Amino acid sequence: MICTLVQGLALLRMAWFRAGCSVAKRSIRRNLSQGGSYAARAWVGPQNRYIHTTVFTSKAEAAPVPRPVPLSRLTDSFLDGTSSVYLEELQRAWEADPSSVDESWDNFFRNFASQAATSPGISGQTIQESMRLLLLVRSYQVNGHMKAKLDPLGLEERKIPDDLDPALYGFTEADLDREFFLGVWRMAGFLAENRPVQTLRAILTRLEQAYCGSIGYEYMHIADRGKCNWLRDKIETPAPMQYNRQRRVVILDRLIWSTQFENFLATKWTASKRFGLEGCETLIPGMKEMFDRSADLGVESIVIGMPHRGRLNVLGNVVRKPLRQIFSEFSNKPVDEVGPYIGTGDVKYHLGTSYDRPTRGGKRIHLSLVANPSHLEAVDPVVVGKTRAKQYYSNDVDRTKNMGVLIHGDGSFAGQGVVYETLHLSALPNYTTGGTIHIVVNNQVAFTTDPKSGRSSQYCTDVAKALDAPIFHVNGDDMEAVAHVCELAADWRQTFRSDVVVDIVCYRRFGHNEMDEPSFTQPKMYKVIRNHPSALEIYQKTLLESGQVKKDDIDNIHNKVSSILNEEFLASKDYIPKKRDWLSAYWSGFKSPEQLSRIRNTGVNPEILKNVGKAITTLPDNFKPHRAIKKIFLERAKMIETGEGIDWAVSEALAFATLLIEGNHVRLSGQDVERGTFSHRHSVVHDQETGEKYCPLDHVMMNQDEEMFTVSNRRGLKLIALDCVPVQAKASSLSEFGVLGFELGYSMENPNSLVLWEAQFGDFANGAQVIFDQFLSCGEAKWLRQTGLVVLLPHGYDGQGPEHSSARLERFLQMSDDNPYVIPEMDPTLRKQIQECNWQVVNVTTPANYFHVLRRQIHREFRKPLIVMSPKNLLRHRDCKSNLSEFDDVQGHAGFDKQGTRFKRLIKDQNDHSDLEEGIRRLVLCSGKVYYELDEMRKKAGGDDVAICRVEQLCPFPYDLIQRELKRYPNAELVWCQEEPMNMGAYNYIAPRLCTAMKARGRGTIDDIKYVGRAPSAATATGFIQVHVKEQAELVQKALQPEPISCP
Ligand SMILES: Cc1ncc(C[n+]2csc(CCOP(=O)(O)OP(=O)(O)O)c2C)c(N)n1
Ligand SMILES: [Mg+2]
Repeated sequence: MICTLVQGLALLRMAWFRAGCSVAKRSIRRNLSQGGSYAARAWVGPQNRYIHTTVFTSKAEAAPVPRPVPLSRLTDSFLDGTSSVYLEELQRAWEADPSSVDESWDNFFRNFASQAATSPGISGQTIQESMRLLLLVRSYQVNGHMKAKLDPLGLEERKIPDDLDPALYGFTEADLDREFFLGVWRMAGFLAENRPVQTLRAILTRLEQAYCGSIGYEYMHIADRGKCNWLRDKIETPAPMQYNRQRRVVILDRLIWSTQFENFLATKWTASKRFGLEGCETLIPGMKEMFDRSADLGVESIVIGMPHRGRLNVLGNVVRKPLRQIFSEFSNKPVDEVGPYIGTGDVKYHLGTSYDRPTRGGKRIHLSLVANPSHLEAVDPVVVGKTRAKQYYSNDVDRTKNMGVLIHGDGSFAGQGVVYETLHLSALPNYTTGGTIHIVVNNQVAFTTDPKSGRSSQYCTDVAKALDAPIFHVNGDDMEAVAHVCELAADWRQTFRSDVVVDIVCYRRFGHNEMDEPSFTQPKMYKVIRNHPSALEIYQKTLLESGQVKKDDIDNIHNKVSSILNEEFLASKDYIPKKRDWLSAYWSGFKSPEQLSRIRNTGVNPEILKNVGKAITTLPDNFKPHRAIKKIFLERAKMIETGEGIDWAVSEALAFATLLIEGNHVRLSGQDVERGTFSHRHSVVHDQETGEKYCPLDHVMMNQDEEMFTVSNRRGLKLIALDCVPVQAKASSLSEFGVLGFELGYSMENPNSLVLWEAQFGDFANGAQVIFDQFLSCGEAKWLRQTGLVVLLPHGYDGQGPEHSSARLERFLQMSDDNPYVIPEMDPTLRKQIQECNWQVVNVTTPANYFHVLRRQIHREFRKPLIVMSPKNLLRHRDCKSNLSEFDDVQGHAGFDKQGTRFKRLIKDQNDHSDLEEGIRRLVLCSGKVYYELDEMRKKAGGDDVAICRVEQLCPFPYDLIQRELKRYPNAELVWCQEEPMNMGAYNYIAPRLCTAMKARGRGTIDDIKYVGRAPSAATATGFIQVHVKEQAELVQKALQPEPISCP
């Protein structure tokens, strides 16, 4: 919209210029004497390339072309009557002293004078013609792509917009050889002031070449005038861009590699699915050109995400994974023979890898291709998060050294919502990576679906327009056009540090995979494809015709490539896979599940606790927080001072602060996490007078790095001041899939970071289900990549209805891979239970235990995802408090047990029971906040013969501690109590494991586990508060009832 206005104003001002210029006046008057010939000579020339036929005829009939208006009559009604006088004055002033007028006028007069002197042809140009010509040029800029020859198959049916027809603007054949001047101030490209006068024919020829050739540019949706001008400068060059011979040979070499690679795989593995790139082989040279150009412009590392199609080719030819290794894996040899830890593995077209590759300019660039699941586009935010992490850890402040590149399919780019979610992170202060380059392998089909059935938008890339990203559509058969836009995208990214899209319009030579028959569903398309030459054949022909390359040159490259492919194939037979590169540089010293990692204490020196405690509870002297916040901070300071009554928020801040001073990076992300959904965290406070923000966790150390603690987008204010990136003050992205994926990617880069994602309420995590299912729960098993990502999911039955009560604990437990029937080694010195499990699921009930479980994430030699059912009403619960002595490492203090101060996987009964309590008639095992309700009821009812134990770590199951409690209470009836319905919560996970523990101690079978909780239910909770209260009271009472429990 802004763009339109600006352009509109430009036109007006242009007319104004003309109106005021006496040179123009004279010429226009001359022209007028010829009369209104345009309308009468409306020419429809079938052989003419520029002027369409039908459009003009009908338009001409419907709306006659307006007659030119003489300047003398125009001036008084146009803008205001003073304009021509003013301009004539201006011109006189300029003639006397060019420096006396504004630079733009100086340019204008200079240009115009020189044009008029040298170009007699211009003399006939009227104001209306200038304006119409401008509109025509603008139409090409806006809609030229609609006429571009993008489809290599020529099957695409598109209506060329009327406004690309010069006839619409009143131009006829007679005008084609007239000369026109087009300059507009502060414009680039065709409309630049320094462009020579040209005939209409020449202008149209260049417009057609620039906008309607093999490249269709879409950029006029971009609001920023400077960016549009930058692009016009690149697109509207006086002559078309051409590569020299040397570059052409390199491009040819790369295209031969790309093409032969697929052919080779096809001949060696005739019955394997490889999701080949045939039909879009130009992608590979295009990517290489892009990467070379990026390296020239300072990029040192690229993180790549891509789907199945062409992945092996990218791995081999772009990332330079050794071909023998690719061939060896393709033969389905075991992935890794060194050590038993090989995980479950994944299909070959999902595997990731990373290498250093030399570039054309003699530099080296690090490329990592991120492993991805089958779920299309799910890897997008992961790649972006990883890129951001690389930028932080390599101090890439201006984000020019590390870049993300995402390759998409046309169907998935248009169809998958996570594309939009990821795009929307691109300019947020704590998520931006300075622009991702998107490449769409647009083969005009998705599995069996035609674009028309797969999307409602004209282009599959239209979603990117929301982001002001330029989109370069390119015919995938035009090798040099592909290379050109790939380079242009690299230039754009490094110049403007924002997203850009390259849409390679191509085709898929075979079926969805090599085993599929495409003619079942796309018969017409495949008839054309069968006879369609490959991009390589087309390019070779072009080069031969140019005379720059000889047949021998081409043959030599072919021979070289095929002999290397054959050598590598032979070598692959003896290839012994090396130890997986699953640990990148930052991860050296970390243990795989086959290596025992020592369990460490997580208590902290009391003096340090006091010091950081002070830092996180103190606001600057002159800071004026909200009254309520002031009170909270005073209370917090008192907690630290007295060492008593530490609540959840302070405990969390203590965990973060102690990790920070130990040199770790802490990053907390999610909706509204600064304040906290439940208004409990207040990690960033706002001065009520100045609006200034203060984040105490930024100040736990002297000269603390400003991003060392990152929470949501609190850096907003600073960035506004620096005018760096657009800022949405105070709001974090309202995305779960995108943001969780991003944090996952971030967490995988450097183990010395505590990366947390908090859901607003736990149930919203299901918007990010793909990340849980396909990455977090199984990424290590599939791809041998570790992550210590922490997921905080507010959970608990407090009457907030079906959505906000449950984080669907059962789902996380159901995805846990600890064997319900086998008790693993539990000896503290030999235990690898967590290492061998896919993730940890906890439901923690004390602030101190929360502190320790967070610190444990870092104080161990491996990384494992942590799912936390985090509390809501415990945040302010009277009894949910800890003393500072539970946080410290002092022997004999409350947190210290046999091993030291650690996270308690199970909290035993608080009634100071001895090792053997034969009089206890019932052992109630529970998890989460229901404990406090049970405890309260027990106190009220005087149920001293009931023991209540909290299972704080549900997964992996704390067999050793459960058995210890079974032993302590030999006569107790065993109860599992939960607030969730029977088909939800932890019951189904606990039952078989508890039973295994019981069996090992001769304590009965599954029937001896008594269930107390809500009845099975479709919805997670009732929407009626009264019903909730009644249900809750009943289950608590039942757990403590004097009579034996008869359920299940
Ligand atoms: C989220 C998701 N839904 C469905 C599929 C199944 N699927 C695999 S490939 C494919 C078609 C993809 O089309 P496109 O994005 O155009 O890529 P192409 O295969 O044409 O390269 C589909 C639907 C999938 N992998 N992921
Ligand atoms: Mg496709």
